[in-house]
Amino acid sequence: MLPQPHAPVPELYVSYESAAKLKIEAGDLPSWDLTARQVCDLELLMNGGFNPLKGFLSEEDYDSVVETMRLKDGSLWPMPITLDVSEKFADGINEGQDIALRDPEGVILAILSVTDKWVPNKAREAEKVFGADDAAHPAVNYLHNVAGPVYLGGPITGIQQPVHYDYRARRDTPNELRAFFRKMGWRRVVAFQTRNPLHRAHQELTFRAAKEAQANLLIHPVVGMTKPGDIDHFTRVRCYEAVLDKYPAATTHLSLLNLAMRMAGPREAVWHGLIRKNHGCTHFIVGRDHAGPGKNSAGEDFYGPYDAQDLFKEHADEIGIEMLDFKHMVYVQERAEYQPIDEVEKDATVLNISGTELRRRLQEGLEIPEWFSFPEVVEELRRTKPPRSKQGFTVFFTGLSGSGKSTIANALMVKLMEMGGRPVTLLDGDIVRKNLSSELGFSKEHRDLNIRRIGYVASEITKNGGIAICAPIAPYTATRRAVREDIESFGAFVEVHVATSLEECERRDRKGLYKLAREGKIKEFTGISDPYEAPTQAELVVDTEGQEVDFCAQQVILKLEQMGLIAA
Ligand code: PPS
Repeated sequence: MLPQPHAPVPELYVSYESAAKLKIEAGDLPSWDLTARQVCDLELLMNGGFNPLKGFLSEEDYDSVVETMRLKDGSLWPMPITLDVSEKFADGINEGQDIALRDPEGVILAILSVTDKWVPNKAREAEKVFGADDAAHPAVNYLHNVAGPVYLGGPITGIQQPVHYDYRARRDTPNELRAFFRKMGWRRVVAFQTRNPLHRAHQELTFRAAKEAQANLLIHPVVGMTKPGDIDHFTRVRCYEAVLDKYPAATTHLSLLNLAMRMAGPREAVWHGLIRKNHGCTHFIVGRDHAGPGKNSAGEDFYGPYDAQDLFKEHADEIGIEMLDFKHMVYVQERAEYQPIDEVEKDATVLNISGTELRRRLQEGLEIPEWFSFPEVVEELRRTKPPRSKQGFTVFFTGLSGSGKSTIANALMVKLMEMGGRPVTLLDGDIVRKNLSSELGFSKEHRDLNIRRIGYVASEITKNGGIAICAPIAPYTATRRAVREDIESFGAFVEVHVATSLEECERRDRKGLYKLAREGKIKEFTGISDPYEAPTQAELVVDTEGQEVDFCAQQVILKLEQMGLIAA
């Protein structure tokens, strides 16, 4: 049965008067500063987007969702919505206590009445929810390396919505959308979920879907959190706005959804369906590889291209929204139109540009044909993503102390400055420790903080079109990966492993530190009494043994040329 599109969905907010009072009282409660992902989750909990959830999952609901995709009362819910916190914070919280939930600026958004506190089995969560405990999956990586170790659960009392200063007029709560549909007399609405700009294939697919369902169309892109490396939502919204007039105005609506995606393929499709039902839609488009996370660490796809459609089909009645499943859309040259791949005639010429190929063409400033996208969209993409040779980038050297990182980094800096065109900044390990991280030692926690600071500065330089050269030891894979993710949304991240062996570094012992470390006079010394996790997927590996510094720096320059980052 289709949902009643216009009946309001329950929200978790208290009245305006109570909110003002609660906010003052909540000032005395212990408070948790929400992460970016938690702010997204909280917003959809409070505004009914995650109906029937009434708060962050209790332990029992969590176990049930992980194992069976259902809450303990039996309702279908595929995604664990949990409040992960640090051990330190959890230690001070007891079940039965209220805590204030604050946004990053310290504004109290809600109160959580804690009913449950537990340490989750993250490996099981990864296996069951995402299909594999493989950190190549962005949500598994998040689970292990970003999310806190303890979960708190309990009902939420909503005080106020998170504030958005961007595209306010294009954001709607589920009930606002329902009211809009009612006002417009839209009884059948097909939702299109996306985290990419709309190209011609998407337009064809959405047209077909609306026609097939005899419904109006809601373009409902995610602007909360998507896959690391995706095009930022500001650019995407400008792209959506640029093509809105290609749709009949009276039949199509664009609304932004502040969802934090998990890229969980099949489970995510079911979740997206439930969310769209809550927003008053009656139909939902599921295409090829819905919410796909890309390849696993063995280079294979995490899910089959149509697994999401299969799982959705199994639960369609319960989700309460009708799926419109589509095969991959391709351009058929002879017909000069897009068709689902299974409808294409045998000898027809099929044209297709993959996401990777599109990125390459943008990066290299190559032509993007009109059959693929709209000139307005291409222009917008080119504006934010100039060719690589004009973008900022980061070269990140990593290696043992005394491996030669700083020497090569200095030589590289001078060579790049000689070429000119972009400002170059060197963030050498020792310089950073003097200027940015003087209070830090060498524990894992401090090293991570040090690298995250370097990553932050490098990402700002990269975003603003400069070249950042970093040369810390950076001994931990997960931290280097986090820095890579921060930077790759703005430009290239070139990891260079200076793979000089420990024996050689110790033999050189340029600063006399290895001797002191061996004597136990320096503790936690990388390679001697502290770990170094060598990169396995660095863009370049250089070995300084028997090589001139100049030759090593030249290898980096060649790599940069090969990647299109500097003009040949
Ligand atoms: S880290 O792990 O990335 O935060 O280290 P980094 O900021 O690059 O700092 C490394 C430099 O500090 C000196 N030093 C030590 N290194 C490793 N372990 C211990 N315990 C330690 N104590 C001091 C050392 O000279 C490193 O400089 P480089 O340039 O790497 O030789």
